[in-house]
Amino acid sequence: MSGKPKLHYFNGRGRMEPIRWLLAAAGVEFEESYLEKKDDLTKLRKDGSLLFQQVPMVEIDGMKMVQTRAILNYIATKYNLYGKDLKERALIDMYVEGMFDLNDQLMDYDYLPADKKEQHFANMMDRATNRYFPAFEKVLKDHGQDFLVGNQLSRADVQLLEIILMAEEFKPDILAKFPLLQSFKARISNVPAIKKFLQPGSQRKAREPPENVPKVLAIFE
Ligand code: P9H
Repeated sequence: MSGKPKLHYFNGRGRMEPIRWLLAAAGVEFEESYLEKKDDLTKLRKDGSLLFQQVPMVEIDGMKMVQTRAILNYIATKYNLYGKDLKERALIDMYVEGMFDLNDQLMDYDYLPADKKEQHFANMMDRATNRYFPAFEKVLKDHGQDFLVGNQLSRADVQLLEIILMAEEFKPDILAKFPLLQSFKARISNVPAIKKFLQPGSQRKAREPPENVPKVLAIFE
């Protein structure tokens, strides 16, 4: 055991990507074990490594953690990215759960059947532009600080940058009407640990190439 967290998932973003971002932002090195085929999932299930027979699973501090949010809560608390008190944590939780609602739509798009994509695309771009990004632009405007909560980096900033970059992959000018989110994006992208994760060759995953989608879905059928 190297003592480094070990991430069990397929070699793609999906539900594991926010975990990769948070570990990187905390400056924590991690190992990855990729599921390539159904048998890889079956093996983890057979040796009792998956509480709910599902991945993501992260081996960390002697635990085999499952459930994306539970894993993120543990990492954010351990590395002081969860605010300094209960009030700050409450704000962070509100912001992050809102981000998950958009993140779920953004992450599902590439794995959808072709006939479902157009409507899904319209919905998620509408939600990003008219519900979620306006909310975070206002948060930054109202307190005028560099970070969303507590005037210091938290998991909320990391996840907001992640979904801004995902949304821009779908619509490059999506931040056109959000000047504070534009400067936020530049500022958080320059946080050294995050800048390193944004470099080519990092453990950050690319969007799933369409030709790979059937192989990924076959793991979980
Ligand atoms: N609450 C892949 C790409 C994008 C979005 C989802 C899935 C849910 C959590 C096997 N895990 C395709 O459907 C794969 C979860 C975890 C949990 C799984 C089964 C999924 C995907 C793989 N499915 O937040 O961790 O849904 O293990 O038997 O349910 S991820």
